[in-house]
Amino acid sequence: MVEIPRRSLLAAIAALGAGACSKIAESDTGQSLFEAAQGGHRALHRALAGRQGLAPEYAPEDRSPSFRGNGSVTVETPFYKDQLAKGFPDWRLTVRGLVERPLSLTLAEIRALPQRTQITRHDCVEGWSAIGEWTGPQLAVLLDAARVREEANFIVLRCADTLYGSAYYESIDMVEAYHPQTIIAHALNGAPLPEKNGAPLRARIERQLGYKHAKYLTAIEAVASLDGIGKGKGGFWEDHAGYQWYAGI
Ligand SMILES: Nc1nc2c(c(=O)[nH]1)N[C@H]1C(S)=C(S)[C@@H](COP(=O)(O)O)O[C@H]1N2
Ligand SMILES: [Mo]
Repeated sequence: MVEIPRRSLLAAIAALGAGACSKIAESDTGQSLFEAAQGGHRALHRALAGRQGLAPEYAPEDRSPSFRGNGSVTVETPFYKDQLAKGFPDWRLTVRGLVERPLSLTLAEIRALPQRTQITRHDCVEGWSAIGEWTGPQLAVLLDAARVREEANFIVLRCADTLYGSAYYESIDMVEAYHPQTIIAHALNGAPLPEKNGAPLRARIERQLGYKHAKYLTAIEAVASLDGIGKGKGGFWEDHAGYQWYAGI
């Protein structure tokens, strides 16, 4: 599904300089390149993008005139429909699991945190893309407020909807969780998130494919392992269709 960008790897190695091999071996980049050489797509991506590489951001005029809804476009529960009609006064986002201080946040509290706005391109594996402007707090802000414990290796994103009878969920590693462009968005193009795009809250994981961007968020859970969550593969599409857990673009 995701092609390994061979030419980019070669260019990256060339850029490091032919005579630098012994130094490379001792550096982080070198370690990543050696891991990449062993064939892991994830290590390869890290080697090329770096831990803090940013997804491209766009100008306001680049925004798509409409941002389609895909997968679930609503949540089929009376509670959701009622909250949607009222502006989600009783919606809560909980931050739980391996944290010192579990949180239960209202939308007003989430909007009162420091905000980040970013215009990015969403790429769905089904073959469409759209550019949108997303606003919300960085996930890092929520994780720091809840004081994530050292044993946590993954962040699980829990959703309110079910698709083909199973709860939608996703998960990311701590590098992606603390990435500056990983935000919990409550607005799209300056307006509250539309129903079809995950109202009231959805994740933006800008360096990864569309299915990682969990909509209709109810909880953020810090865990040590993905065993026993869903079918153990780290996400709805990973469990049900064999999509890759690491969906780096
Ligand atoms: N909760 C939930 N999140 C989800 C999905 C879903 O069905 N349910 N679909 C995913 C997929 S495959 C894509 S491409 C994007 C679509 O986001 P959009 O509806 O805003 O276009 O949401 C992702 N997040
Ligand atoms: Mo998708």
